[in-house]
Amino acid sequence: MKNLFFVMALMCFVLIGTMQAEAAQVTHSEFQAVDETGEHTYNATDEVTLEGILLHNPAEMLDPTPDDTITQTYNLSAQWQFFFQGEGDDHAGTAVFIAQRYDNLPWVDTGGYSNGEFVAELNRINAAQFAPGDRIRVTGYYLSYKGKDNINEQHNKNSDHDFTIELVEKGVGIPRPELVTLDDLKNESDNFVFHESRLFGCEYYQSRLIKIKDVNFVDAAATMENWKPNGEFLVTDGTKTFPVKLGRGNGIYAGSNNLTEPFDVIGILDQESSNMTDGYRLYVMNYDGNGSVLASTEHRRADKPGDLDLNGIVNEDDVLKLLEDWLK
Ligand SMILES: [Ca+2]
Ligand SMILES: [Ca+2]
Ligand SMILES: [Ca+2]
Repeated sequence: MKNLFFVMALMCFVLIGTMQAEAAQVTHSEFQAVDETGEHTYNATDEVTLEGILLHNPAEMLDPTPDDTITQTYNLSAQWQFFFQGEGDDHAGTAVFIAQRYDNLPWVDTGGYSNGEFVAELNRINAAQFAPGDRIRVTGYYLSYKGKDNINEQHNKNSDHDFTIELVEKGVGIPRPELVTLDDLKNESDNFVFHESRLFGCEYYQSRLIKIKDVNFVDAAATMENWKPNGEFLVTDGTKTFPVKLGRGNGIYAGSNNLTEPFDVIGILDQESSNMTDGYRLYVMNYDGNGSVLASTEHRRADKPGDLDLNGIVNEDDVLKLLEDWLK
């Protein structure tokens, strides 16, 4: 009797273990589903596997430089994050996140990474040698955070909470940014358009590469001040406004704003707000100094297939550019 109880307990333990270890392959749309408050509803499995196209270099978003001397509450020290977006009918995208000092969060009791451990962790994750435009597969635990369902370690440094990144296909190409107007993202009162169906409005474009044409700075002086890594400012189409958040790409620094108004913006529609029906913003990871489009070179290339020298027309010069690149 005692033995039978032991066997049954063991079987239950194994079964629970198996259930928790199993990761379902889901679409970004399934994974990002929300209710009317904007909170995420996916809970069918503890871990998920998602496929999509990497949109940018992670280090252009958050600073992954480790510093394990930081002890300030809520300061996670090194952070590493990227967006990858679904393909075809899977009109959604997801962020992947890891940080160093989880233990600076008051509720975390599983510790944080030393500098050496964090570097080893990034080496493990980067072993697949993926780059923007690659099709990747990410498997891991997740947490809902301020309007997005993120794949992460649930702030747990134990290796059973590792996520993995596999390279499915190299060089598929960054998807062409979808052309969106501020009328798609804001209502008549200049409030964010939110709908739990995620079939239109800001949710429809969340974590995806979009382009907004012909905008001006709302406040040129304030923009000059906030134009720096991680800076924020507003742009306007003349009626409605939208927040832009700069990344930390090497073309973003005080004095590098040479844009002529009106200009176009290409970025990733992000959300980060305790009220999960607002707090959207356009995240621009890098700026290449071209003067007319606030975007990185890779995102401008994705916007103009064939125009390899990015001069606005597709002609024999682009073929020469292709040959030049090819002969390198
Ligand atoms: Ca959301
Ligand atoms: Ca880990
Ligand atoms: Ca050209």
